Amino acid sequence: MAVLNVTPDSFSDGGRHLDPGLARARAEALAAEGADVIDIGGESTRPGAAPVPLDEELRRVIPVVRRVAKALRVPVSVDTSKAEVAQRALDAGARIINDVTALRGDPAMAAVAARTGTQIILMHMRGIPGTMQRRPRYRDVVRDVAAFLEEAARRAQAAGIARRRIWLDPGLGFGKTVSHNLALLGGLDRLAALGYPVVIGPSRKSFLGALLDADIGERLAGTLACVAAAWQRGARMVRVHDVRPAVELLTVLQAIEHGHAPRREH
Ligand code: HH2
Repeated sequence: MAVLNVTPDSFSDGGRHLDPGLARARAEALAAEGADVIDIGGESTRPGAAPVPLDEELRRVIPVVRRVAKALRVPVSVDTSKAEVAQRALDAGARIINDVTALRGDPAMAAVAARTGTQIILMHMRGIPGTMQRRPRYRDVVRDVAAFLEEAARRAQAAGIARRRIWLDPGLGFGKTVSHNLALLGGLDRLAALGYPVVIGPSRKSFLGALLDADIGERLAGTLACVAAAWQRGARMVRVHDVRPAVELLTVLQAIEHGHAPRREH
């Protein structure tokens, strides 16, 4: 899953793809690098970020979703917690909702997902972006996050969303210390054991900066280490900015697991 932020302030690619033409060109490049999904978001959720009003998020996201969905065969996902943004993005051609609030951000979101039969990603976040990094605490972070996500999936199904359409994400960096993020990566198999496909977004995040004493542009190797660790513990989708290196890593990892090259190369 490739990240395409159409925001002025995202922590790593903010301000670069606000113009729909530039965003489409970037999406084409990401697809050519091997992305299976393009995740388009108009609201930064980095720690401390302020909420974006509905009109502004619609204005940023919908023209880009429309252009990208029309130009590419790769499915588009919309990174939003607002039901109206999700609905209008689906109308414009998106096929997946990526909701970092796991349906808690907007009471109308579950109905949109249920009615449209779309895939939905439910992510764990402690608190809200404005305050989530203020002394986060858990009893057992893997168990607590798994319990939260299991309950979110149960609520989603009670609202009419089919089980097979639900993905779970532990939300690296969303109300977590460095140790919490490492524990979640190391214990990802316990999340995968819930039986839902798992997606995870380690890309360039600040826990890697803290571990490696590295600026945002220097976190690729750290990101790839997380991708490998997550894959080996059962993750089935990784949300990254640097698509080609992640695809190469996963291609080699899978070739090692299967003992032969991917079928298309025979
Ligand atoms: N992380 C970010 C945003 N959306 N969605 C999922 N499912 N999982 C994640 O880990 C995740 C996410 C934050 O990263 P980014 O989009 O690069 O930055 P920003 O929120 O500043 O736009």
